[in-house]
Amino acid sequence: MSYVDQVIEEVIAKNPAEPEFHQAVREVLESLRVVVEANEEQFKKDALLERLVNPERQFKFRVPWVDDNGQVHVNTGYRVQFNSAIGPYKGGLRLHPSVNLGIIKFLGFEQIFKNSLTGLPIGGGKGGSDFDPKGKSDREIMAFCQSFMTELCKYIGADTDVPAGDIGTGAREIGYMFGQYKRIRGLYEGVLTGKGLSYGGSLARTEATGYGLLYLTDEMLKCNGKSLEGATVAVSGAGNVAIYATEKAQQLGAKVVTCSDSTGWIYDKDGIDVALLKEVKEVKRARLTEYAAARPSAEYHEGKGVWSIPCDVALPCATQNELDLEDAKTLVANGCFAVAEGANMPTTMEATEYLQENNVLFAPGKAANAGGVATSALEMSQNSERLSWTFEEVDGKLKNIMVNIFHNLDDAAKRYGMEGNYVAGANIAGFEKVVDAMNAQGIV
Ligand code: NDP
Ligand code: 2IT
Repeated sequence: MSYVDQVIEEVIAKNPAEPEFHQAVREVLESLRVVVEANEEQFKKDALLERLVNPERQFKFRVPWVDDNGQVHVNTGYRVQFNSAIGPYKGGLRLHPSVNLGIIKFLGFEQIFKNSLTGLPIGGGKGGSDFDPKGKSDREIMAFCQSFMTELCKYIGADTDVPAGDIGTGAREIGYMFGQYKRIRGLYEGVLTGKGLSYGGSLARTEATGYGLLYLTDEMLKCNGKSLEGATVAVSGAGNVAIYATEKAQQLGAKVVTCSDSTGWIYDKDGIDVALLKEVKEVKRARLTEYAAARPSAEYHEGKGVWSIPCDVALPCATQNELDLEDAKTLVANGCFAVAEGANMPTTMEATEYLQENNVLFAPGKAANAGGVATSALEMSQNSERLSWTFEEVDGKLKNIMVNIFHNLDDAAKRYGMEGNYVAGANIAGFEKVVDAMNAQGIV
């Protein structure tokens, strides 16, 4: 049995009931086969892949909090510190009822390679809780965030582990968590990113994941003789990533005709009204039915369906495994020529393979959505030097980072004879730097 197959088998046997983690490991290791085979003896002797797929450490803790009626609830909190070869652990905190250890491990594992691709000194980590922020009052959100941070604060720090936002964690939650960290630890430091501008946040961090997705997509299209100008774009999600992906796609001359949330989706033939979407989702925290009610050109449908709308470019920006083989077939049949992942692992492996076989340009999330964490690292730099850069400065650096990431993927794929396979390119380019740093630091 090959070394790669052996490690995949061990991951499945040692971590049962963690299907998303298995999927993420399989996706990465499958495309590293060529690199591993070229170094098989040494990697095996050093147990390099075993060290890569086992987190350095993981925390699981109780999060008790009191609701507005005096009822106590108990959620589970997680932080997985996956790999610190190239820098302090860095990665978001997901608050969603579906969160479990396997989900956090898949996200933490992806984060190692993503953070490496940014070219910045950040290791991989992820955390979160099965807490559901939906329908909670501000006071309940604060109670949860304070309890969560009361435990988490023991394991993190500006030079140790720097969490940030993800699904369900935005500026409000980061603010409450920052306040509690400062209160308990007595340290005013850049321990979290995605902070508000009045207390150490970076301009352009809110926009960064969505904007970065479009900077990379734009470069990928240009290098393949295509353009966003005049393109019809389907976006899924209606959160932080989806909103700013839509905004930048429109600035680059595309027409975005869809968005979705966990209960339904919108088809807006005139193009999504971003100001209205922000009002509904960021200010009112309401359902997309409110968007449809305020916009005569929009249709609202229950359930799932954005990939049924004909588009040139598809940008999945909601959650994992939201674009399956059937969706991929529909996209290809409708003439879609590019898919770029704003979310983490939104496309199933079968769907990714089908898209690639049908010559659809495919940018994997660990490259395409790296603009968020890259700008988080820029926020860390600003906190360290106690300065704030202008929007233009941060946005300019973000754009350069995304263009460089694309060329790194492209070059890595070409070096291994897989031109145009950006999935392999991302995994190889991300892996090479981590391996170099791990080898230099000995068996740790
Ligand atoms: P938000 O919480 O802001 O938005 C998530 C959106 O996706 C919401 O519209 C939500 O619907 C929808 N959604 C979430 N879970 C599901 C589900 N199980 N089924 C259907 N729809 C769902 O999160 P973000 O925009 O920050 O994150 C979106 C994706 O991007 C995630 O995969 C995240 O890991 C990834 N990402 C985020 C980064 C960031 O900087 N924020 C950086 C890189 C990647 P509803 O409104 O109903 O909750
Ligand atoms: O998935 C991700 O890269 C994020 N949620 C952002 C992490 C960060 O530290 O900014």
